[in-house]
Amino acid sequence: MAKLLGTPHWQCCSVHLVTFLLLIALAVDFFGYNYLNLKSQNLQSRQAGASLAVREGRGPQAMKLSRVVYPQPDVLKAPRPDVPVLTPWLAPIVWEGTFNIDLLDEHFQSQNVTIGLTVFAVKRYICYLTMFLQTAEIHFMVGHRVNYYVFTDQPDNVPRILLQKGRQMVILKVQSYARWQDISMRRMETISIFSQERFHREVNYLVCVDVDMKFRDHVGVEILSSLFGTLHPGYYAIGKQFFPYERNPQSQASILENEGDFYYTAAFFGGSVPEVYRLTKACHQAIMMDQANHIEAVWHDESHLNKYLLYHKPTKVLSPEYMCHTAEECIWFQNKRGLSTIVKRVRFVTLQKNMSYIRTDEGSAQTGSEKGNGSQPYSSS
Ligand code: UD2
Repeated sequence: MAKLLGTPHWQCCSVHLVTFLLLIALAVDFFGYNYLNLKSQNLQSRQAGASLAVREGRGPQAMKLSRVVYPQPDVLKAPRPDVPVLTPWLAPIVWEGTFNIDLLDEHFQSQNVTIGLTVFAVKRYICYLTMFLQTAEIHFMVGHRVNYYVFTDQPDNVPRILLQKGRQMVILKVQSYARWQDISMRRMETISIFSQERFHREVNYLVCVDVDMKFRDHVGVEILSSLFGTLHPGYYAIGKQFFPYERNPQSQASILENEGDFYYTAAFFGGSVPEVYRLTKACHQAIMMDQANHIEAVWHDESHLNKYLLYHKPTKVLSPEYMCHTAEECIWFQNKRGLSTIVKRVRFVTLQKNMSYIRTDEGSAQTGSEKGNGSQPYSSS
């Protein structure tokens, strides 16, 4: 019995061995699972912050409308067969004919959105404000609530324009810089600071534009999305290797020859307040890092904007209708670039400017970045 009850030595060893192996298997399973889990979490978080993350916030995905009668969308006929209307990451490219403004107006009105339009008028650029604001009152976001945020070093000289109901002007004092390049680039810092401090409480979307511009036609809620950029009309039809991206690998704005989607203008971008905050903060930090390394990107803030939008894909892209040239230049330019047939409406145009008068740098030396001056084919200088 004792013999029967007693466990032989080899049997005892094999029980221990099996237990040991089971424990090892459990441990491998446990650590393996955690490792894989962590790895996939890492991947997920990396993907979340990565370049291809297409974010859509308060966009027009879930539209609740009252009864509206409008033309039926035709599944068998593209609204604009002559131009692409989607990016490869499925963001709409906004052209005349691709949207129904009545539907969109109704949707955004039901959401009671307020749109902030930021514009900088520092030093002599203050002379553009009257035209800018007067034309914005006629064409920009008509029927919606608008806050004009005018950043200037001369608050007393801001023209007082009679505004339509639901629209107000907020004049904000900013410091001036000796060089026009710094005035242009520092816009990123200022917009990021004000987004954090007040814009997020006051508006849903921000539209950030140059001041030496005028509105010539409708610019409305069709542009609104989490993050939008505008195709620069000078570069919409050329290979990315010819885009005037910053190519110096030392610069935070550098983009390799084989990279790139579009060349976006810094004269017109925007989105929800959190997205514009992220964009402007990232661009400002990149500009400051370059500055610490004595580097200035070839097209200043525009170079950094292009780098950002390459790695944070916009959720909407505005066609060159939203950034064109003065009437005369427009005709010349559109004909030359073949834009005349595809641009059905010229909505927002740059004004011709007398550079030697307008850019009054206070004794600044010509910097490396001045090489960009006027070299763009579209240049209005
Ligand atoms: C291009 C971009 C511009 C910016 C700049 C950087 C276009 C149409 N515009 O314009 O967005 O990226 O390149 O080189 O592609 N400003 C003042 N006071 C000054 C200087 C500038 O208020 O003394 C403000 C003003 O709002 C102006 C903006 O900064 O509209 C950009 O300056 P710009 O229009 O002189 O730059 P530009 O035409 O080279």
